[in-house]
Amino acid sequence: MSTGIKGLVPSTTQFDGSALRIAIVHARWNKVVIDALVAGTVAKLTEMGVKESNILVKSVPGSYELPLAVQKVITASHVQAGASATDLLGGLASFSVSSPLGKNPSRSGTPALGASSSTTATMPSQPFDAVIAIGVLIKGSTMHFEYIADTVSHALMRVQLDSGVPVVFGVLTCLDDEQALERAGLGTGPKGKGHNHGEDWGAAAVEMACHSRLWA
Ligand code: DLZ
Repeated sequence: MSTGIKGLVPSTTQFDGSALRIAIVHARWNKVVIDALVAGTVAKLTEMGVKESNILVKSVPGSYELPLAVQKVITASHVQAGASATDLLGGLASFSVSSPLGKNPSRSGTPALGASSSTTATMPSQPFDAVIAIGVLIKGSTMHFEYIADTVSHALMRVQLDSGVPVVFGVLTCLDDEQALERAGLGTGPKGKGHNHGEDWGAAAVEMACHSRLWA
């Protein structure tokens, strides 16, 4: 247990997620850690009142794919809900479908994004209030880690600011396996199990979604 000053102080406000739709888009690299993080995220979302039927979980191959997938998920859900994609994303919105995630009849043959995901959700009746992007980057012997971490963090922020939809940064950038395990509550080293950061990401999504609704 850390005795330092670092860390998140829980909000004193109680946020109610019962009216929210939240999407989780996760990478499949480093699956053991990813699975724990996604489970922690879903557990926190439901604890805060988000209905399971309002949580969409989709996967992409690696973290590098997260920003585009998050952008598509946001755009598709807004288009589905009747908003204009152009209004939503300005010049970025070249993506226009009547239903999300490759299920659009006019694009039949397009594989559903993240078809290997275990959880599905009903077709949207409301746009996503927040999206949580989850990936686990573990430093290797090449420069991949630096390039992907830098690009993905900037791109996720861009999607968030361009769309106005909160995008929670659930990408771990770890120097070794143990760091990643600890941040998913799976640590085996001297520091113990650690803490599942997915729980913080779920709470951040509900809080930011509630704020966004108030600010809208
Ligand atoms: C290529 C790669 C490497 C080396 N490491 C990771 C990683 O630690 N975590 C992760 O999520 N993805 C990794 N990838 C895959 C890239 O994110 C991406 O999927 C590929 O480069 C294809 O675009």
